[in-house]
Amino acid sequence: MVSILPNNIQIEDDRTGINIETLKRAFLDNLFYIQAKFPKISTKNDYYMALAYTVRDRLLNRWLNTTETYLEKAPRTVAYLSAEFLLGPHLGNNLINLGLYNVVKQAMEDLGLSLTDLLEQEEEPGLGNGGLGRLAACYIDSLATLEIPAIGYGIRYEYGIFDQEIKDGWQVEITDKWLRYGNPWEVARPEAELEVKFGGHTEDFIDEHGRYRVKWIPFKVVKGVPYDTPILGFQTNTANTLRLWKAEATESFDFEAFNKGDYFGAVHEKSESENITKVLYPNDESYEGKQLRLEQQFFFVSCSLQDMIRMMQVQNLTLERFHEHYAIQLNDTHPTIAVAELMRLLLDEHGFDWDKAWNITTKTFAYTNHTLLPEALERWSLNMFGSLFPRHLKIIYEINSRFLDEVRIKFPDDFDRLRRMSIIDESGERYVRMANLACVGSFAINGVAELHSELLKKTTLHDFYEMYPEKFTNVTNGVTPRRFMVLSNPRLANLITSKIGDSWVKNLDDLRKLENFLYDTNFRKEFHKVKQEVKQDLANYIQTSYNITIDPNSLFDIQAKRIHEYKRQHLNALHIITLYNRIKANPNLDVTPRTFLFGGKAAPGYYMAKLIIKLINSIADVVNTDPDMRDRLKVVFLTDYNVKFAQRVYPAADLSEQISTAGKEASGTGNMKFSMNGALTIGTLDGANIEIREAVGEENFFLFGLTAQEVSQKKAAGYNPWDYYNSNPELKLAIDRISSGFFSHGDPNLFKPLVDSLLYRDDYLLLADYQSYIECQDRVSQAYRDREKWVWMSILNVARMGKFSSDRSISDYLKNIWKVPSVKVDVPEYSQSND
Ligand code: CJB
Repeated sequence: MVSILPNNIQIEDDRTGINIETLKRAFLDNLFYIQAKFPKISTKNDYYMALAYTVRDRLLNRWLNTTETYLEKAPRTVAYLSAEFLLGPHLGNNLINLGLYNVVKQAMEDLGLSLTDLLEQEEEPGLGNGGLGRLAACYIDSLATLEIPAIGYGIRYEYGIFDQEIKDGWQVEITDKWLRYGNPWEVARPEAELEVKFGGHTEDFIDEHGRYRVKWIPFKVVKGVPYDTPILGFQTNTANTLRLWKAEATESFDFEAFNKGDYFGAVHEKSESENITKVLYPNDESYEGKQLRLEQQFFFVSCSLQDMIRMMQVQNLTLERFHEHYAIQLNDTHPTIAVAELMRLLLDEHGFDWDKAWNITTKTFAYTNHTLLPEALERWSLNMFGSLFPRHLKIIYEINSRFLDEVRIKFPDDFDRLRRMSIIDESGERYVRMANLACVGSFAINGVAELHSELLKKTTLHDFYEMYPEKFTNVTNGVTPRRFMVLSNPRLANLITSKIGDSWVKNLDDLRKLENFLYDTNFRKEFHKVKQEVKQDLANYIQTSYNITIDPNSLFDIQAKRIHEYKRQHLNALHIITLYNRIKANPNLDVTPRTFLFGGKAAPGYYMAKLIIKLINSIADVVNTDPDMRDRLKVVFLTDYNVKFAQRVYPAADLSEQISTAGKEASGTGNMKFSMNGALTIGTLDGANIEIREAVGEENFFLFGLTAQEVSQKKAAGYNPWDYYNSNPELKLAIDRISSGFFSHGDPNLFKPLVDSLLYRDDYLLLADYQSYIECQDRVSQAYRDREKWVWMSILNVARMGKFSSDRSISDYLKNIWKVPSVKVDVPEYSQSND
């Protein structure tokens, strides 16, 4: 391959060299030349930045050569469209993927700095809410690792997911100013800006070939500026791009208003435009029909599609082959307006006729559904949609009319079906149904775990399944072992590698080889020792940050995820109260000491979720100060749970709480991260729990609760929570403790909404599952006392997690949906001289 560097330019060793002396020199150089500091006056952040730039220099070769390879070879490419990428800190991950972790650690030590401290300094890009956004981040890691030409497209929110503080037990939200000290990992590409239109009206006309055409005259135009971040594969030359769009005002708009003498109008226009990418909507699994959110979705989708088209033009490829060049994955319905926008671009801007454009479009998109919760289904008021996107609404009408004709042919005279399947909901106020548009406009539709994909076919998307059975498939989620094992749990990773070599990092199925060491007493001892050390680390952290002492010998029982009623953090709370009550009734009871740890954010407008946080903190206040507990029970709510925090939490868990009402959790991915790190799961038959249990063996998994089928049967039969309350004394006592004001300084009203929701509705069947959960928890307590057995089960969990690598998920997408071959990237000699 020809070098992309001009002949006369020498790559300085200081920018590529990876021996300790060079790294130290490069680091001090960056501190001086980029941060404009010298050690005496440097802050921790200056050091972090200097190191980040030092590492960035060392990945540019891979990144630019990857870009150049793709440009030259124009390979089929995956475009992953997601409104969220919950990336987590870059530095540690890049060090791991470049294979530089240890040498950089040493270099920093030589300079009297601690790499751990510097890693801690990074403000994580929290550009997502939870599972959905984190999945996107794991997938782009795996795409690069598998050497797949791919690009992630999303939004560069100026404020990501809010920072959580707890005041008097309540969640308080603080804006996440993640960009305040700069972001060394992104490169702005203002030269590649694009324009996005909004509002206005359309005009029909006949073109010079006598063809009917439509022109969109927008009300406003906003600029999209791409910010690129390299996404390294693990030990490969591939470094793909994550391209996030920032909204800016167009010059012309400012200029026009300015000329009219309306200076403030011009500035207002500018800030209005920039609002589009200001802030991430913090709702998880519930949609709010906010106009700005719809603008965000269209903004990043339009930029991304125009960008893809531009790239094909640069590569001299005809747009007739758009679907051969790109496989575009819609991560949930958030980017689904892409179906209409691609049609518009092909029809109006590139002169395609309808049939050709529709053929291309429906061979391009694939849609992943992430939830069955009805409140998460996106539908946009038709008035709002039409006034923002008049042209797209027309296109959607045309898509719908042709689609309904097809339905009529397949299911004659089934008017109810037509109403249900229509992309336009006309049952009352009219709406555009995004899931329906996604199903019609995509060639593949997938759920994210086997049960979820089955339920999709049976319930939410049943009509579409009957219409297009061939489109439906399942891809069970996965997570990257690079971040969630190697980086976050180096002790465990090193132990594993010392026994079976390091192939498992790329081929997670190789963890199976650990089973050969099950009978090795020494290995089991070491494995246990690692877990205890990691628990001690977390205990130290909790001591320093919360001034709470927890005992690493107690069972660490952790539930860390968004707070949601369906995830049932309050069922966990009922268990804690039950244990508390038992000890109060019998202070000398022989109980297995437990530390209950919770982490998670509540959507700011989700009152019940916030009340659950308050309840947990209130229980903690009582339990942690009651002398009768004698350190046998501790409860800690871990504030501001994010990716960085998650990396501390997963490795330290003994027990992973995956206790959603069966049928509600589409997959879960935290469940996988806990198991990979040797936690045993207490869980329902929900989402990927089912597949985890199958993989690790039912004897190594604590199962409880109703099945999804039993849940729906119970509801259909007229579920009455009072029956459970009245017939179960422990349950009654636990609930009464809350309603009496015992955890609220005597105030019986504080938790009344929560108690009433359980007694009068209990939509998520906590009361029905309570007894089974408590009995299962008793088995857990018993099992933890047999340390040998526990370690055995824990090892088996790690050894059998191969399936849950995101590399496997991506391979499934490649095989069954995208059909994009891998491409090797060569990196010229000079950059590898020190590798
Ligand atoms: N999920 O995080 C979200 N947000 C949504 O709006 C809808 C679903 C989660 O997606 C994860 C990735 O697929 C799933 O593992 C999880 O079960 C689901 O709740």
